[in-house]
Amino acid sequence: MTNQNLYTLFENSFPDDRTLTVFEGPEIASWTFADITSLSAQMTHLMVELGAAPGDRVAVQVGKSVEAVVLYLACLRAGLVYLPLNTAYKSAEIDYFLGDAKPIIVVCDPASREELLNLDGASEVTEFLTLDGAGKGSLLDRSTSYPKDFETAARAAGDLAAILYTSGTTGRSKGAMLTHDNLASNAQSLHKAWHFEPGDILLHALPIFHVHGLFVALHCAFLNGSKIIYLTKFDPQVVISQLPKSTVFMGVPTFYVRLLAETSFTAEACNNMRLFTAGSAPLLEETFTAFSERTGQVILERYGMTEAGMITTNPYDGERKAGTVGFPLDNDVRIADEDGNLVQEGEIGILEIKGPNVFKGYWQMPEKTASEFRSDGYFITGDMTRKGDDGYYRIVGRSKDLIISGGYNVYPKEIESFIDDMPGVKESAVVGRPHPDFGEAVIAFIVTDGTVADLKAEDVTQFVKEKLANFKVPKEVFLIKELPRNTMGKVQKNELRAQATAAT
Ligand code: MLC
Ligand code: AMP
Repeated sequence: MTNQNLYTLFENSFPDDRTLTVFEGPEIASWTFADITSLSAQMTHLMVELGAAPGDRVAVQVGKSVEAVVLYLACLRAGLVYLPLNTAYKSAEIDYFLGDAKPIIVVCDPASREELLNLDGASEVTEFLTLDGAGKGSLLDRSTSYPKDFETAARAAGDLAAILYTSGTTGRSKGAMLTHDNLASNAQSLHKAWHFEPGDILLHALPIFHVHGLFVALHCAFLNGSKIIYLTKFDPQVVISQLPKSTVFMGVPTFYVRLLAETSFTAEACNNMRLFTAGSAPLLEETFTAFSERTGQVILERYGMTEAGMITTNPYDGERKAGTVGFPLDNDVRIADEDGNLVQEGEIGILEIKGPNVFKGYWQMPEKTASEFRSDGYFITGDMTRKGDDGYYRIVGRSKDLIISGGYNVYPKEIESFIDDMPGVKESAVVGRPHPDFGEAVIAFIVTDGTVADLKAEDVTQFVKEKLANFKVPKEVFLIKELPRNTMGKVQKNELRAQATAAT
């Protein structure tokens, strides 16, 4: 039987001429396919020598470097389970992930090593390696003496390749277990649906700790044996300067809003481009339209989630429609009500999905996993969806209490629970409000308990900022007398949303 290791699929897709460039960019040195295959082998040897065996987790919280991508490949090669963490996460958040996933190795920035080392959740970690944003650190120092080849570990399709944590409506993050086949099948679907072709060059500006930048973008490029122009962060000016050398760009809606704000973003700058895709959050029709008016190109919007990779996409050849997410990729989809009964054609319901891309379950949460799947194996996405007469799917809302800010998910419950523990706070409610740049902004309403004199909105912001990732920090805090509730005692978030919007 052939090895189902995702790395084997990539390696078989790399060009025969391994001296070709795979990574280059204005801020980085150029890398050939030979460079990444040999360095990933060396990292693999190091991790194996440190005692890591197939199935063990490797947690990684590092800046965006090529070495970080190579580390991901090394984990695949060794059969280790890659666990990427947003660089914005603070210690308290990391503590939970480490305690829950129990990684054998942690790779982090040198500046945070000491702090992470001392976390309660880190008690079973064997080794803390470092890698800074420039790719330097003990991971590299200790890898480079090892042999430059490694026989990729045999993996079955259902073996785990990665765990990605997603927050939950209960406030507790859940580790979505993704298998080699989940990732391979989705990559192959996208590679085909988006017509990747010889000579394509991917311009990569997304972070590499989430599905979009790590899997969707990189996997398509690897399967195509493509060159990647690799930017260490999203800067619209730098993106514009690299577009003439690129053919494919993938972004969250905020990227497109920011590109359109630049006068140098012109049709001419996009002349060499074959494809712009958008997702992770709804793309506003006004952005879609302004983009095509400015560039003459039509953004292809697709829809997905951590638990399933990409689920639907607008067509490459057919019409790409604003406000829609197109048609299902290689997975079965259906729209049902809360109880799982299918809704009538054209009605709104919750999207349920089943296919090779759908994850294996939440790490060590069998009950939670069971509650999010129907008995016939469909996963309940929580996204309110309508299929139009034209057959295109539209994501019209969410049944889960979730805010998406600049492409990052923020679960109000997590922030509310945190703020409720602040001295002087009786209770809180967090909602999303439209934001011109981030799509939605996090807004908090606070009711004080009178025990802290002169508690101010800024104190609440500061309290959150110290402990939670910056994208979760409320952009505005309102102190109010009481939270609006219905007769059942449930907080009326729609009313708060309206109040927050009226106050802009
Ligand atoms: C940064 N800030 C944010 C934010 N990003 N606040 C809310 N939401 C965000 N997304 C904060 C900063 O900390 C700073 O706060 C202030 O906002 C302004 O910062 P900035 O310099 O403008 O931010 P920047 O570093 O440019 O980051 C913006 C961004 C980034 C859009 C480039 O958020 C980003 O890379 N987003 C992409 C997320 C992504 O890849 N999602 C894919 C998930 S996968 P202060 O207080 O310090 O001033 C997925 C599945 C799928 O969803 O379908 O793809
Ligand atoms: P995440 O858990 O970070 O993977 O986020 C997944 C969620 O992002 C989905 O469940 C949707 O709510 C949302 N999402 C992704 N792509 C789109 C899109 N194109 N339009 C609307 N929502 C989207």
